[in-house]
Amino acid sequence: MSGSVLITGGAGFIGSHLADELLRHGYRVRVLDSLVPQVHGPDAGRPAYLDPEVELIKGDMRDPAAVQKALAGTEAIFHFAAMVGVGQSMYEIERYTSVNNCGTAVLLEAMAQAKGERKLIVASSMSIYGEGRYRDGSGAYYDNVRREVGQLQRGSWEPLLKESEPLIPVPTPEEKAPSLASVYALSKYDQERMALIVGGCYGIPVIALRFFNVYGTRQALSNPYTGVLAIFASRLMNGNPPRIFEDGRQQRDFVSVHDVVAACRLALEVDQQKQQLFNIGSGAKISVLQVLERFCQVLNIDSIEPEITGSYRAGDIRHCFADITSAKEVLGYAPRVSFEEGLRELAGWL
Ligand code: UD2
Repeated sequence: MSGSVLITGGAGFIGSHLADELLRHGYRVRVLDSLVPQVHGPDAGRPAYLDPEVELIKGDMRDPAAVQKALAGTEAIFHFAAMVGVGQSMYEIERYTSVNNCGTAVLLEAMAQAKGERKLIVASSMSIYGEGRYRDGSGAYYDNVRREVGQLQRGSWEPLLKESEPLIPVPTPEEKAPSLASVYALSKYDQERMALIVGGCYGIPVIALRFFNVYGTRQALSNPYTGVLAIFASRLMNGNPPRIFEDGRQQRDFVSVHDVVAACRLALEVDQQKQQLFNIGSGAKISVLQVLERFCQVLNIDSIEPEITGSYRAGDIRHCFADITSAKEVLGYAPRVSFEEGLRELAGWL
């Protein structure tokens, strides 16, 4: 297909990169976005980075009239509009549930009522796994580590960079049973399930993509709830030491936004009628401390002393990285941007 595509939340970080990717491949792109002040600033209008060819409708996902207007004439929908902070979701419980769950419900109801078949691709999250998969560990094992970490005082990070991690994570496949550790994770799981259930009932082809730690340009630097790299960037630029939760040896899977939007287009174009879900990550693990070390190298900063807090955020997990075998086999996905290249691009944008 090469028709008209709707991206909900398309003025945001991942959505706007997806708009660029789709325009490059000949699609027409419409965006429905509420331009939330937290991401776009007070009185925000159309973001400057949004391609002029994108048709932008300002509206709330929970407003059926706005959603129906946005859907009209489109052939496929990417549902990216969501609140995205794990920590924030633990105290703004009502807002996260309302925007993420009800927004998805309004979209699905409109799609079920609308004539014409449309494909739906939902942005899900690795957060639904809770802890990733371990070679020989479990959640209980992890509690011990957390207690030790809680004893840490602020101090030099050099020894920590050299110490090996006691828990050995292995890639987490899609089959791993969900273990929801935050309201955000719960809302992402609900979005995914609701789309797959309603899609199955109405014959709407649905793909849920479980994104891992996506990073890149346009990630909001002023939002304290965005990804750790954007937070590090804004603290370093303002001359503040980055804050490290736990001991910094927790591991994640950092994937470039360019690889993520390439995966999104593959999901759009794959010939598929049934409901499916895929992990989208780099398939590699790296600790938060190593991320900071590499980022400082790219930025030519050699005098930074991070604040190692030893405490952890409510809802956080210890380790998780992706098994991307399914996405490779079914979608033909292959991550192409090395972490080094991705960091350089991010540094150049700051
Ligand atoms: C969560 C979701 C992920 C995605 C992302 C969106 C989980 C398990 N994962 O990823 O699916 O939706 O949020 O933002 O819920 N950290 C610091 N210092 C800081 C900030 C973070 O040390 O200033 C640590 C944090 O404790 C964590 C790691 O960095 O261990 C990554 O944090 P994040 O907020 O970038 O992403 P994460 O993994 O919670």
